[in-house]
Parts: sequence; C-alpha cells; structure tokens
Amino acid sequence: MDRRDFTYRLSLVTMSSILGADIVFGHNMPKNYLPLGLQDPDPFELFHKDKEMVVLNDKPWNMEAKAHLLNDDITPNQYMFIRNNGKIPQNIDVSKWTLTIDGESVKNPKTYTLDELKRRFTQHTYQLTLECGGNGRSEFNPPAKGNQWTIGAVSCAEWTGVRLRDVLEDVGVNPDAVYIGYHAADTHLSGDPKKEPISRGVPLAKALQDETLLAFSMNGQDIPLAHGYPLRLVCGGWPASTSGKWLTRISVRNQVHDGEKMGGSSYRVPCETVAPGTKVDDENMCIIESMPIKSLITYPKSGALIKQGQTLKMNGHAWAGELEVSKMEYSIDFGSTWHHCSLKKPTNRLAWQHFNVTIPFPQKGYYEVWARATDSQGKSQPMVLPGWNPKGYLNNACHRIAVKIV
Ligand SMILES: Nc1nc2c(c(=O)[nH]1)N[C@H]1C(S)=C(S)[C@@H](COP(=O)(O)O)O[C@H]1N2
Ligand SMILES: [Mo]
Repeated sequence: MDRRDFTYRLSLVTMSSILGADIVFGHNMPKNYLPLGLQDPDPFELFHKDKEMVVLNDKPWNMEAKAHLLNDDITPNQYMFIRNNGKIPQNIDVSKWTLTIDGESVKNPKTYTLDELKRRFTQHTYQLTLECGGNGRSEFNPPAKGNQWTIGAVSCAEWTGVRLRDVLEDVGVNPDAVYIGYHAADTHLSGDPKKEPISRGVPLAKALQDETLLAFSMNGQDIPLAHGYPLRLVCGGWPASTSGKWLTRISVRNQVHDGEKMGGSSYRVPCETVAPGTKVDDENMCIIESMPIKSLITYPKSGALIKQGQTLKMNGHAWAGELEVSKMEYSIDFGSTWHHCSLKKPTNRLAWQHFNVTIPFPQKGYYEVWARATDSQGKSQPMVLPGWNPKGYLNNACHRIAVKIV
C-alpha cells in the first residue's frame, strides 16, 4: 500500500485515531498535509496487530503469525495473518457501499446496499478456517516464488453475515450456472484502474453451502480494514484466496470464472504429482479446491524446557478443508511410534478443531514432538513434505516443536 495514498484526504478525526492522540492545532494544517507521524505508519499499529507478528512484505502488506500466537480457539484480529495482492481501498463510505450480483447466469441482476443485505436476509455466524494456499511455501525445494510463508498464514475467526445462497436465490440463477467469481474494491499495485489485483471464485456447489457467507462482521465487530471491511466473501476450508475481501460484485458464471489469478500457475497445482523442479504446462494444472488435512501445535513454543519427571501439556488446532479431522496423534521418536491426542469436534462445519495431550518423556535429553492429523477419509499429514509444485502451495507437513528435558 502506498502510505501517501492512504493518508491522502483522511479526516482529522481519522488521523487522530491512527496517531492515538488529538492533533491539537489540526485545523491549521494545510489542505492535504500529511502529518509526520503518519508518513511511515507502523503496520502493527495501523492494522492493530501484535508486535510478534512477522511482516513478509509491505507493498502489498503481507503479515503472518507465529505458531504460539494462534493459541486462541477463535483467532483475534491481532494474530490474524494478512494477505493482500493489491492496495487496500481508501476512504470507504459504508453508507454508499453496494454489492452487485450479475453475470451470464443471473436472471435479474441486482445491487444491494449493505443495509439491505443486513435487513432482508437472515444472518448467520460460523467459525471458519481460512488458510492461504501458499502457507508453508518457504519449505519447498527448489524454492517457489511468492511470499515465503512459514506456518502462520492460517486463522479461524467467527464470521457473521448472510448466506450467499439466499442472495443468489433472490436474484435467480439460471440452470447453466457453474461458478461464481468475485470482484473487489482493492486496486492494482501498478495503479492501472482497469486491472484487478485478484478476482477468484468457487464452483456453484461451494457457493451454495450453508457456511458460505457474505460477511460484514468478524468476531462480533465490523471486519477490520485489512481483512475486507465492510463486506467480504468467506469460503471456509478452501484456499483463502477464494474469500474475496472488500467485496463489491459477484458474477454468476456459465463457465469456470476466468478472473485474475484463476489461470496459469496461480492457485493451481499439477493435476498429477511431478518430480521437484518439473516444468508443468498450463493444461496440466488443476485449480486447488478443498485444503488438505493439517494441524498446528500452538502450545508450548518450540524450545520449551521441562524438568525431568514432569509431563508436557501440549495443545493446538487441526483442520481438514471440507472434511472433519477424525484423529490427532503425536510422536516423540521422529515418527516411529504415534500416540493419541484428545480431539474436540468442530463448533460448526469448516471450523478448526482443538486438540490437547499430556506427554511423558522417558529420560533427560533433546526431543522433538511431531503432531499429525488424519481426516475423515483416512488421509494423514505427510511427516516431512508433500508433493512439490511450481508455486509452492499446499504444504501440510507435520508441525514439530523442540523440547528439552533437563
Ligand atoms: N479483494 C481481495 N481479496 C482477497 C485478497 C486480495 O488481495 N484482495 N487476497 C486473498 C488471499 S490470497 C488470501 S490468502 C486471503 C487473506 O485473507 P486475510 O488477509 O483476511 O487473512 O484473502 C483473499 N482475498
Ligand atoms: Mo492466499
């Protein structure tokens, strides 16, 4: 995001709230003057993020969590990763925000104000897991270009909104509809207004699920600016790139949506496994749909020291895209033997599930605790790395922590 653009024409009130203090002689400032205190805003303050979050990029903003920051059952904003492809929209006027539903396969295209969406349709709340398709990219070899996410591009917040299905029913969808595509208010990094930074979508069946929301609240409050204020599509369990932020338009398509980042190697992987480094033609690449089984140890931090004779209480979350997690195990002998963790049911479909376990250790020394989840179809996380792909997507390898018994 261009910081100058961002502060251009901000009101005194907004500037004061970003600065955290009244601008006492603010009325004397020349028009479009940028106070020094706003010239290089601290991203942690700007987005209300915890100082332990890791900034991967500032143009556009990309930020990830560390494993131990994700310990809450429901992810609060300060620990939620940010993945932007373009510039965050500026000077948003909620009273003028609209959502248009159009496309080849819509019977009666319509435009709704935010107020109409809230009033006319029943509101629903779900906890929904959003993981960037590129989470874990940094582990692949040969390396893949793009943000070098480690393990922290995942969240599970509580989203409130109306069902996309209910709104699609209101406009009427033709029988030839197969896909929906989103359009949003963020702008391309080049500044070219004709280019969209990203415009992805999902097959109609996913769009019609109960949990697919047009959301206007996150964790009981307005969605934070970086996460799509004031309206966002949320498709839990799928690559988070399908959850369009700053949503202005949804097109109901009679073909697979062909928006920005739907083709080439974007959010697509080789349809068949390939050897690391293989060049794969576009026609042999398939769109990522449901995310694979994965888990994260969120307590303790890697490097924990434990006194001999004491046990370790460990906990974390597991998620499985469209599926449920059916088993959670850990190993302290580098994957040779596995033991059960206790695993909770999800609060709702597509929410991550919480696990915990108390681990005894046989003697003093260095250990690694590995965690492995299995989904309801019997698929487990790979112990080291899953199949290589050109853009480094879908790394669902077991998470591990180091532990010393002293
Ligand atoms: N309009 C818009 N929506 C977007 C993006 C974007 O750049 N612009 N990024 C997508 C990607 S790639 C991801 S991983 C998620 C990140 O959501 P978050 O920043 O709220 O964590 O938003 C998705 N929705
Ligand atoms: Mo992403």
